[in-house]
Amino acid sequence: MTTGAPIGLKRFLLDDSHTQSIGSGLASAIDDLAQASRKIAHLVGRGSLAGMHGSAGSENIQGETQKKLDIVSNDVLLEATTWSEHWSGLASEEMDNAVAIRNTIGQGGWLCVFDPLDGSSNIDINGSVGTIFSILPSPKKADELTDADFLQPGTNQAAAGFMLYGPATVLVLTTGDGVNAFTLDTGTGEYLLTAPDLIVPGDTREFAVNMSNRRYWSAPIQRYIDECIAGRSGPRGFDFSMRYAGSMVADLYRLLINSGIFLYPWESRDPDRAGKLRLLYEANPMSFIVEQAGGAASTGTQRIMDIQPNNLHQRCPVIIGSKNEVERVERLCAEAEPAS
Ligand code: AHM
Ligand code: MG
Repeated sequence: MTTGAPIGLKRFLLDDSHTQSIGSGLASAIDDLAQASRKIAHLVGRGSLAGMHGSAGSENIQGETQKKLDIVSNDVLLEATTWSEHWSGLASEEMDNAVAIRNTIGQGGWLCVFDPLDGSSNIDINGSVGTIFSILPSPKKADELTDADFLQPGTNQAAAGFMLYGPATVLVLTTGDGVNAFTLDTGTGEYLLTAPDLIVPGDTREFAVNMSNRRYWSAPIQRYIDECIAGRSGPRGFDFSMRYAGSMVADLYRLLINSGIFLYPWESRDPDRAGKLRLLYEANPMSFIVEQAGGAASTGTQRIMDIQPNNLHQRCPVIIGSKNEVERVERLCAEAEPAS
């Protein structure tokens, strides 16, 4: 008998049609991350009452100040994955190097790369934050793993997702067969399928970018945004709206539900830095999700998921969202710097 109630994440993952394509080991591995996110959602939801607002007084390897909640979220994810038979190694924004899981539970077949709390500048102002994860096949047993084994292009991802801790907690997931979103029922602790088969429309009239950095962008990025702002009086012939949350998980969820283009481009103020966002645990998982929803993800000159990483914490420019807009940015970049 079917009740018509939304199905839960576990049943969705273990449903025959999904098990055939992803295997029950990967399904259970994803469930480990969902389990961890319930704890993080609880802490984020308690706000100041959890006693975790503010700086932890330390910096990560990228020289960014860590918030208490960054570190606690990292610990929650480590605990959930270390004591599970599905994983052999982990890498995180908040850890200098990857860690191999060498305990008695076993040496699972998966690597997890994650940003435990993305958008952490939003923590203290009660804004939306989230967890981003990417799951890669482990090429070796844990005993033999090194950082180099994590340096796989985004096309190798078996699954990717993010949890958005907003007014409601939402888990967005792809295993390479479309994109589905689940809302956490805080009463039962279950993630329920609430937005199946998400599609990002090819066209949009909304962009998300930190406009205060305009003077540092390359000429084609300036031109693209200037033309959006010119609206109906410019070459686009219609008006755009801008939304920017300062939290990639919130901006990306918005474009998955509506439409949009999100940009975090290279900036001339730090010319040796490819961009702000990190390839392995921010750009790649978001690119996998958005491509699976029919959108596109590019550096302006290259598909993000084709980049061969050379560093765990490598950065890249991110131009992601509605396909026709991403392709328009790529055309402007190609015109500015034609291939030789
Ligand atoms: P974080 O992982 O340290 O939180 O940094 C990533 C965040 C993204 O969520 C967001 O899109 C971007 O940084 C915002 O940066 P800015 O404040 O420079 O606009
Ligand atoms: Mg982040």
